Amino acid sequence: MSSLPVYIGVGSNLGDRKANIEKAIELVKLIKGVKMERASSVYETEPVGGPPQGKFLNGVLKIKTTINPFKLLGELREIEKHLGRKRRIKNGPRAIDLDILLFGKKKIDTKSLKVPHPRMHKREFVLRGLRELML
Ligand code: PH2
Ligand code: MG
Ligand code: MG
Repeated sequence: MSSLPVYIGVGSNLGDRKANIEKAIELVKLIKGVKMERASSVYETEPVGGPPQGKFLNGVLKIKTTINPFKLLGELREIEKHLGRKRRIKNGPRAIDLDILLFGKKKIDTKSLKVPHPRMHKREFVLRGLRELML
């Protein structure tokens, strides 16, 4: 089956941020049909948007996958839930956030999923990780 390169943005600004990100990476590796290719470094960033909140740790993962974007979105949401994410305030503090940034060359524009991620080109906390993985 053909597999596509997918970039996933990872962020945390609640609880043990580093542990949250490390656990999330381990759980992403366990998704059937996903192969971890590379992970960027994890770096601290000032919060962008949303209410006043603590600093984030952010990073970007590159995977290869044979599963479809909506299935992957479901799997990532399960991981977010498992790591204690409660969906509350938009852009508010979260234990873990896993966002699909790019999915091969696919363009998706639905309510639940937009790819490429519509704000990624404006977010230094995403571009920094992507830049690292493109080197
Ligand atoms: N995520 C947001 C909103 N603001 N700021 C930083 N620095 N890092 C994030 O991951 C982040 C954010 C919504 O998902
Ligand atoms: Mg996000
Ligand atoms: Mg998100």
